[in-house]
Amino acid sequence: MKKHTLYTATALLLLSCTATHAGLTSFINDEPGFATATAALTMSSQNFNSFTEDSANFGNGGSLTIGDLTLSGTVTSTTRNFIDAGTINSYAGFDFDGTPFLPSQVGTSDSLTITFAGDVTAFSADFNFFADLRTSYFTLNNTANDTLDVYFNANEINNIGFVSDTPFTTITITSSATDGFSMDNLTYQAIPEPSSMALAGLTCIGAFFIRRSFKR
Ligand SMILES: [Ca+2]
Ligand SMILES: [Ca+2]
Ligand SMILES: [Ca+2]
Repeated sequence: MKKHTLYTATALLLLSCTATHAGLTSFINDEPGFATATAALTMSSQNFNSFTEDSANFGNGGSLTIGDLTLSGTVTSTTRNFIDAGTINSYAGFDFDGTPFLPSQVGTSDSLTITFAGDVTAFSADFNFFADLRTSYFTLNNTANDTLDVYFNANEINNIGFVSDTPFTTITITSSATDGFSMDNLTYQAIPEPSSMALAGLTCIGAFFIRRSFKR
């Protein structure tokens, strides 16, 4: 019995030593798998469908905040980071389902960054034309500095998701060569709202004053 436990411990140790990204689990076109892996988490989503007009371009040094997400980009060669809403008219074929979405393009020295208002451990989104001709990368800013390389053979919509055992606050998408793509239907771990945290704080202060008035 004791011997069995020892073997199991040794096997686990070997596994964690050989895996390149032991803490990052990816789900490529596996939405059921992602849903199972995140079943214990509260999730948020963003489909950009509240946009009725194209958003201002944030491709080169600008940013766009939507709820608890901030999108920012450094694109030197083109201006292709905005929410395409209203009469969707850009990049034929990059559209998903006739709803607002984010068209993007990153060159070798460019990036698209998603910044969350707090720590998250899970993220997924639909991508169209992503990494169809070259490799694009997701880089998380967690302490493990995880990188997920993604390559697809065909121009098609793919769902890319990952769960990390090390919380992260940003996802940076870069590419080995200039790569146009689009993104929609983001799903990510919910971030506690500051208002509810402030409310908890006020409750504490309230309790303090109630206790004080009772003491008088
Ligand atoms: Ca949409
Ligand atoms: Ca448009
Ligand atoms: Ca592409």
